[in-house]
Amino acid sequence: MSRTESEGLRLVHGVCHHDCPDSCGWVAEVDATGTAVRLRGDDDHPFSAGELCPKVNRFLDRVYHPDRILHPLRRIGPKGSDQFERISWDDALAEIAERLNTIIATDGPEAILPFSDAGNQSMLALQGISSRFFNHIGASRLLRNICGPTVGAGMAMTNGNGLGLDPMELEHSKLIILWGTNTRLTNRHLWPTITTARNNGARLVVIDPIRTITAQAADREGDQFIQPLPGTDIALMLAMMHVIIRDNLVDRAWVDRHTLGYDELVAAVAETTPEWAEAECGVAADVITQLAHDYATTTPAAIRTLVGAEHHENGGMFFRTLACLPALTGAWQHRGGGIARSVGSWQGLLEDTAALARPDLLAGRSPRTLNMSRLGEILLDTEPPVKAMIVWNCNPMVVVPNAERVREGMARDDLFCVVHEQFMTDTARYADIVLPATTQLEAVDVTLAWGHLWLGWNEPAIAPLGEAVSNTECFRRIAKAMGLTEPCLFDDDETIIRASLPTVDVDQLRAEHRIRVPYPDDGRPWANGNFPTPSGRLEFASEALERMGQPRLPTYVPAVEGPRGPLADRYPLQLITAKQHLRFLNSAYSHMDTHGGAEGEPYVELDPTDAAARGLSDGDIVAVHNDRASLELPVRISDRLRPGVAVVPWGWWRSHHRDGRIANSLTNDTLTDWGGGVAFYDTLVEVSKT
Ligand SMILES: Nc1nc2c(c(=O)[nH]1)N[C@H]1C(S)=C(S)[C@@H](COP(=O)(O)OP(=O)(O)OC[C@H]3O[C@@H](n4cnc5c(=O)[nH]c(N)nc54)[C@H](O)[C@@H]3O)O[C@H]1N2
Ligand SMILES: Nc1nc2c(c(=O)[nH]1)N[C@H]1C(S)=C(S)[C@@H](COP(=O)(O)OP(=O)(O)OC[C@H]3O[C@@H](n4cnc5c(=O)[nH]c(N)nc54)[C@H](O)[C@@H]3O)O[C@H]1N2
Ligand code: SF4
Ligand SMILES: [Mo]
Repeated sequence: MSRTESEGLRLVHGVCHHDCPDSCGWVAEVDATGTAVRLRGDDDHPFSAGELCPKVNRFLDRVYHPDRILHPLRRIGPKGSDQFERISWDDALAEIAERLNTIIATDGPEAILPFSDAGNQSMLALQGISSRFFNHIGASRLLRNICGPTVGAGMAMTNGNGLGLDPMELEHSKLIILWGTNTRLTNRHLWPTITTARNNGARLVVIDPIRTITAQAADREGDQFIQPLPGTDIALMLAMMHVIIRDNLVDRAWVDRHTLGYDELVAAVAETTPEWAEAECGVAADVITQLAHDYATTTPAAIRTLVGAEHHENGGMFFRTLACLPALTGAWQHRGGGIARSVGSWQGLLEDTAALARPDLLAGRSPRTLNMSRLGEILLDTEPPVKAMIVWNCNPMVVVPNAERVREGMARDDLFCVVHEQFMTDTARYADIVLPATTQLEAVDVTLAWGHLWLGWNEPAIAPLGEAVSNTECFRRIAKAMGLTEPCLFDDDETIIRASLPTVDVDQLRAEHRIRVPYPDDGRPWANGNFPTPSGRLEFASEALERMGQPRLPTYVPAVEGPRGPLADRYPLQLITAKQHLRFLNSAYSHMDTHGGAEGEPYVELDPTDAAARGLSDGDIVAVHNDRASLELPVRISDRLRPGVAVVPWGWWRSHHRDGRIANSLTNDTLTDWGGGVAFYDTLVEVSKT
């Protein structure tokens, strides 16, 4: 008899909800009192294969944490203080309904702003009732492009859409380039696939401005770590194309059959020599030449990329240019060749978003759309003003760039703010009313993945703790309190799931815990062209881009807030604030002793040359500053960076920083060239002794 049986435990299968490519399968063991006593990886999950991660291994500590918010709260101190009183759901809903109805009557529904991201990326949690609710009342719309859509929009300008390789196809590759992705940190369950390929003779190349733990693993003979300056990879790609064309490594037959604008591309890269690129990106010309040869002559060759590289002013162009490389060499013909990025778009093909979000409820209205990355500007400088904000699945005070502006906006006394949360985050502290949210163990959902092709069913393992409610239930309650009568605002969870996944056998999904999303059997989505572009061909030259006011051909434009720009004299260091800690998932664990406590504290990392130039030693307290903010931090001198690059880890809250400012207080909120993303990593700073 197994331990589970002997202890009389019930096994419940679910899926991790975090905004993470891995969407691991898990199994909760629940005792007779309805308490989850263990949570482990599901051995049968084809991608995560029984493992969770250092963030979620202790998920039960999070679920049963003494700091969980378990009942509604009303703020009684100033905004940002931690002074709240417990109130009943009835009182909370009455106040919310009264305030929202008054705002709709006096300012119009566009004065209400929904604010959410993928804190729980399951289908219901993301937009179950919420999208219907905001469409029905006609609230302002939120452009949720802080993570990922720029990659898709960049790729789409070359390939026609954002679909790419299933990352598990890397198993068949002989050359794997991890380009701007920190796999071992951010996508750890893909690493075994890469290891399999390497054991079968694949070479690994990592391209990153930081010598990350992934770069450090490119340590076998033939592996390579290439360290460009941040935001300059397009120069590197253009030089690779120059070499591939110059040295007759182009697959002309494939190019002639399936691409558009080859001759124009040849002209566009005629001058982008490796020597030219070396001066732009800081990678030696002979390294670039060799990389171009290796890439063009190894079959199959795959590029793996994820999200990080989009956080630059030229983020769209990065991915549009990257997508030209496998076309030149005909890499898509070979199983294990091409580009693997998010596969969320494959999963999305199953979703009937109209049934889920019901845009028809807008009834001909077209409310304004506001970009979430500009929250400071939205709250401080936008007419007509936003008067109410409803936040769920997101911690904007920590995750949105130019965060001191966000704080100023959130502190507005005339802004009514409701936050639906599990913990008293920096954002919740600015709420008028905080509502208690369930965790993934407490609510049914269907979780689409963006790192693999399995769509998972999340069966609730335990009843909601305290008075916590799921995101769908939260919006059903608000809708009812406001007196709304549109029937679909009150659909139950299963009805929404069935309507939103019309081609999925939901009973099978539930019984088998997951199903695989349809994907070409031979693993070669574009072997024979058929690109969904206007021309039906892969577009080296793009009229669509030209119409958007962008260059028609791949082009390198250095960042305005970069070492070539006007601020570089005053602020000579480029600041990267990427994911860094093994125990953090975005902003979601820094407040737990077992996570933030174990990671230490925030710091600024500098190259020895930059430290010496400023007379700094390890541990010195410095000011990291620019026109947006100044942060006091201890220095760590490291060999992971190039001169000119500084790192501050991201995900810590204001209370973890000495002076209450955070990494994002420094960051740039300029939007990307296209795709609506934001240039977090084109941020210039100076570091000075305090
Ligand atoms: N442990 C952990 N895992 C996570 C997360 C987490 O917070 N913690 N967050 C999840 C989320 S929301 C996401 S979107 C994914 C992101 O997954 P990734 O895209 O893999 O991660 P990022 O850290 O955003 O960026 C990857 C790398 O891009 C590099 N980079 C920055 N600028 C450039 C550039 O100009 N050129 C090149 N070549 N590289 C550049 C950074 O140095 C970084 O090492 O991770 C997910 N997984
Ligand atoms: N400087 C810098 N800034 C960044 C990034 C970076 O690399 N550097 N990365 C960017 C990226 S890629 C992303 S994706 C964003 C992430 O930004 P966010 O989505 O805001 O980050 P998370 O910390 O994943 O989740 C936010 C909150 O969702 C809550 N939550 C979880 N589950 C539920 C639920 O079921 N219901 C409700 N109501 N709440 C829930 C959690 O408690 C958590 O506080 O940050 C972006 N900001
Ligand atoms: S955070 Fe990511 S790696 Fe960790 S359990 Fe969840 S899906 Fe898996
Ligand atoms: Mo993200």
